[in-house]
Amino acid sequence: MNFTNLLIDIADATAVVTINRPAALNALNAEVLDELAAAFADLQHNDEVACVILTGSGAKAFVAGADIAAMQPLDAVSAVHFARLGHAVLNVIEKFPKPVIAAVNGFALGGGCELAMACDIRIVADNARFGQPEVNLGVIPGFGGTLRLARLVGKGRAKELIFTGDMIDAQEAYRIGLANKVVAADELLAAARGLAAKIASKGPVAVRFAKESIDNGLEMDLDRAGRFEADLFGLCFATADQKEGMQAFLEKRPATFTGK
Ligand code: CO8
Repeated sequence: MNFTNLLIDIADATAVVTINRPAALNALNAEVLDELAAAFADLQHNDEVACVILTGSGAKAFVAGADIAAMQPLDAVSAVHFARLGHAVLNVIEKFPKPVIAAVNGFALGGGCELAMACDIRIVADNARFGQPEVNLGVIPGFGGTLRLARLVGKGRAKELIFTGDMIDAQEAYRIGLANKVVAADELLAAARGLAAKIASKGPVAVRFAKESIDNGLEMDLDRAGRFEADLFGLCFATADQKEGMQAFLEKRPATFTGK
């Protein structure tokens, strides 16, 4: 599939999706969002792909936000549509049945921070800067920022970041749990690929069920979440990977998973 604003590179069971609008610091307009939805729909059914890495082109920005030039003339109804488009696409990424790693290579602001938070794991370059600066523009986060930031770093820290619009650096993002790991900028993609390869070597069905249990479980009460987890645990026993994984352990050899 060919895209105007995305580059897709598939190797070693990992797809690297690069948002490629460096002249606008990879800002998200409707076209980029539509292309992201199409790319993820495509990758979902690609059996060669076990993990996805999402990054931005250039050394300066992951994504510097939703496209301010495109948003400036919107009326209220169009703004709701644009926000809903952003929500829909970020939900696709959050619910994607394979792990998605954000490799944050610079500014992750506004919609960029929201996009990174929709990914499962954030590996960030030491020059990364995060923030939700929407209040500087007279608006609020509209692609899930008020929701996902509070869930990731807690209500108090989310409110401080969103009310002030302040940017934080990579180390601070790591300290508050927004970043999983900070690496040197020139090692970012290798680090993300290394993590993707490690995850890809595990049982794919088990990884998918674990993602579903964590994401859905956090939105349920503990009793229902516990039953949901137990059901998914039980379903693992319908897979060849469970037989292989446990057999391999007992035979003291590495497991070979097939995703079946
Ligand atoms: N949208 C459009 N263009 C952008 C954006 C953006 N978010 N960010 C940067 N650009 C463009 C600049 O306009 C500039 O273009 P040009 O060269 O044509 O003038 C180019 O990228 C380079 O940017 P700068 O010259 O500004 O680079 P600096 O290194 O001086 O500054 C910054 C980098 C600090 C990242 C700065 O560009 C900046 O502050 N950008 C805006 C950050 C921001 O406010 N992001 C949040 C946007 S709002 C949002 O994301 C809401 C999401 C929910 C939407 C809900 C829908 C209704």
